Amino acid sequence: MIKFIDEAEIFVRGGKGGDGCVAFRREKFVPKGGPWGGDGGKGGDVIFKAIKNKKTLIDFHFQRHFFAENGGHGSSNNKKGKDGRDLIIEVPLGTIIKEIIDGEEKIIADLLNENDYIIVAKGGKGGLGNTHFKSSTNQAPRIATKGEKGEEKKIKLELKLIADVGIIGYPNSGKSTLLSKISKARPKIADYPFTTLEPNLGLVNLGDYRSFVVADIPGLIEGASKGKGLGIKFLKHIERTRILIHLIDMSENDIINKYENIRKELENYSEKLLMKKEIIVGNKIDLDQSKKNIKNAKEYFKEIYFISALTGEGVKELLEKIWKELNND
Ligand SMILES: Nc1nc2c(ncn2[C@@H]2O[C@H](COP(=O)(O)OP(=O)(O)OP(=O)(O)O)[C@@H](O)[C@H]2O)c(=O)[nH]1
Ligand SMILES: [Mg+2]
Repeated sequence: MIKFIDEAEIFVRGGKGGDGCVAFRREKFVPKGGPWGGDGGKGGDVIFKAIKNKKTLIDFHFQRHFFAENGGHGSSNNKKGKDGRDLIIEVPLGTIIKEIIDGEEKIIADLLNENDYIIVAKGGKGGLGNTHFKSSTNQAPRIATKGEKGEEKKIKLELKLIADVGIIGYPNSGKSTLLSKISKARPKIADYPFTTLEPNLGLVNLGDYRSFVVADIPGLIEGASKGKGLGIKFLKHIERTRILIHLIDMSENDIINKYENIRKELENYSEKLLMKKEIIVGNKIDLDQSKKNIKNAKEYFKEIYFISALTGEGVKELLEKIWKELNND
């Protein structure tokens, strides 16, 4: 299983409490009216809340400072200042929230489920108005307290994404090309086998809040389970994916055999991988020499999608199919 870590560092501050007020009652028929300065309102809290529709931490790369509203000051008439509004910051499900203190990171929450929340920075308490300070010895106190400051914190957000879809296939079949076409990932692409040496991950955004994570793993060949090529150790990265895309280079010869070889290697690795839902995709259909295989492939496979990862032909339909399958259980 590959993890794709998205992270951001931000600064949060709760609102300051409003100040208490010093005021005295001054009315025509109430000589020497007592103190009636109101209290300050409480500062707003900064709250993180997990929501399903947010998928990445990208927004936090643009805005890094978050301040909740200050409380209002108290006023005469014993009027309490307004409480500051809480600032609710929405984050994706699975976001880990860490506080950074003197360069050390400490986990303070792991927001896994929809609507999980945590108050990270409390707003300051409001100050007390002079009404509170009246006593038998002091009938006209001129004291009020200031509102407290809100808490300030340096926060690190971390999001681990787990791939939903794994792309497998022979070296050079266009796995990395496809990943780069459908996501912002920029894996190395080249016209020779074993270009990809480590798995790559990308986030596919289909619009309407639909997105999923795709992993492109190094090419497999016959005998991989016995250590040929780069071997099969990378298969562990796709054990937890829900769907496999089996990419076939249609411009090659012997495509059915090659397909079956890879199935055997999967089987040698684990039965579980073999049982996983597999979408078969013929790539490079922009090339003339791919045409010879199309009829054959259509006959052999119950269902096959044809694409050109290079030109993008058929890719949108494939993504819609993947989305449908991901939501099929
Ligand atoms: N004409 C054409 N060429 C493609 C297409 N997809 C990929 N290629 C080319 O095929 C070659 C291999 O592409 P990669 O994306 O690096 O292939 P890969 O499957 O990731 O290869 P490995 O990392 O070595 O396993 C590159 O020269 C790509 O430009 C396609 O749809 N049409
Ligand atoms: Mg590659």
